[in-house]
Amino acid sequence: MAKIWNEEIECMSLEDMKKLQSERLVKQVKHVYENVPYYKDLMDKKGVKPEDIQSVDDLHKLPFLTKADLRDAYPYGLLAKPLSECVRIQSTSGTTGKRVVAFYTQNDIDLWEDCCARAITAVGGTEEDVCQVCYGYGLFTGGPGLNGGSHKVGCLTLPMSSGNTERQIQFMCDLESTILCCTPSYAAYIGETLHDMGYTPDDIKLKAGIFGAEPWTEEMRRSIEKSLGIKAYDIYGLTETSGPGVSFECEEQTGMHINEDHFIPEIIDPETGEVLPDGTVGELVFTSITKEAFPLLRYRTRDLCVLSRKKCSCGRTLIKMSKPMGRSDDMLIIRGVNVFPSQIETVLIEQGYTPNYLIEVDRKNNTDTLDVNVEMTAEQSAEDAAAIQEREKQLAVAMKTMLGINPKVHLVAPKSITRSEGKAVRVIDKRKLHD
Ligand code: DLL
Repeated sequence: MAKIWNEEIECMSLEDMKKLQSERLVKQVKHVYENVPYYKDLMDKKGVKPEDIQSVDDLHKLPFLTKADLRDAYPYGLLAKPLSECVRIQSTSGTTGKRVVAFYTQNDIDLWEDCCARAITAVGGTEEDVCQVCYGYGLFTGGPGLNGGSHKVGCLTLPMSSGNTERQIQFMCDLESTILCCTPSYAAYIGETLHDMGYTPDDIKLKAGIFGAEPWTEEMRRSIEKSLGIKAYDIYGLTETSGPGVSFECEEQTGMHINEDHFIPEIIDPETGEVLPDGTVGELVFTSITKEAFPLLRYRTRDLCVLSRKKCSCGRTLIKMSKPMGRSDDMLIIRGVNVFPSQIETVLIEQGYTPNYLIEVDRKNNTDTLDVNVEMTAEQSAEDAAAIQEREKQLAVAMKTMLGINPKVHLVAPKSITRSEGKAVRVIDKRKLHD
C-alpha cells in the first residue's frame, strides 16, 4: 500500500469522517457566529441560528459566502480571531478588483502545512527526497504552502521561487532534485528549457511533480511527464481556504482527494444554489471546519468539477474531486457557445503542438471573433508556406469539432509566445475593453 501521511484520517470510514466533520462543524459555526459580525448578519437574515446546525446534514441551511462578500468585508471583516493571535497573511494576485487577504494563526499554518505534507507523501515523498519548490514565494500561497509541507515530510527543501529557469535546471542537476513543485505551465517551460540546454530526462533525478494553481488538461499532463521523465500529479487549493493542499492526487492520478477533515465540499448548481448529488458537474463550495483566523463557511469557489466516492486503489477514503475545468467566470461565451481554454489545449497537444498558445477574443461588427495563436515547433516552422497554411486549416477544423464554433488559427514562430513562470495567461478578451 502507498505511504500515507496520516493514515487514521486519510483512510477513515465514511461514518467516522461524518462524525468528525459534524463535531468540528458545530464548533466552527458557533465560533464564526460569535466572532464574525458579517457572517452573523448573513445567518440572521437567513433565520439560521448556530443551534440549527447539529451535523453535516444541516450544512445546507447555512448561507453561502461569495467573493463579493470578501470584497465587502475587506480587509478585516471576516476575521474570527484578534489580530494579536494572527501570525501571517497571504493574498491573491488581485488582478481584478480588490485582493483577497487571508489571515492565519500559528495553528492555521500548522494545519495547512499538514495538508501539503499529505500531498507530498501521496506522490511518494519521504525524508530521502529533494523537493524543489518553484511556485512563487511571498503573498502567493504556492511557495510558502509547499515549502512548509516539504519541511514537515523532512525532504531537503529548495526554496527556489519561480523564474531564472536556467538556474532552476542547474540546481535540479547539481542537487539532484527528485520532486518538483510549480504550476503546470511553468513545468512545461522547465521541460522545454531542459531540452534547449542539451539535457535529457536521463540527466536529472526528478521522479514526481506536484502541479496546480491553474487548470491543465490530461494531454498537458502526458506532455510534461514525457519532457521531464516524471509522474505529474495535480494539487488544488485557493487562498480563501488557506492555499494549496485542499486536495491532492495520489498514485492513481484519477482526481484529487479532498482533505475532508478540514474542508467539507459540496457541489451546487451555480444558478440556483441547489446542492447536487455526487457525480454531477457543478460549482465547488467549501466549508473550513478547522481554520481559526479566517474560517469561511460555504464559500463558493466558482470552480466547476465533480465529486466522487469511488473506491481508490491507494487506500485513501477521502472523497475525490475531478480536475476543475476552470472557473465558471473563466468560461468564454463566444457567439453564444460556452468555450473553455482547456478544450483548445486538448486539441493542440493531441495534434502534436506544444502547449504554447494565446487565445484572443474580440467583437467586430457585432460578432464575436475567436483567434487562436499557436506556436510551431522548429520542425513545423521549417515547412513551406503552403504546408503551414494547410496545418492552420486542419487545426481550425479540429477545434471546430471540439468547440462547435469556427476559430481562426494562426501558426506563429517558435518561442514567440511569452512563457509562464507562474499562472499562465492564455486568454485576452478584448470585448471587455469595448464594453
Ligand atoms: O492557486 C493556490 C495553489 C497554489 C493551488 C499552488 C495549487 C498549487 P489562488 O491564487 O487563490 O490560490 O487561486 C485559486 O486557482 O479557485 C482555481 O480556479 C485555480 N486552481 C488552483 N489549483 C488548481 C488546479 C492558488 N489544480 C484558484 N486545477 C482556484 C485547476 C486550479 N485550477
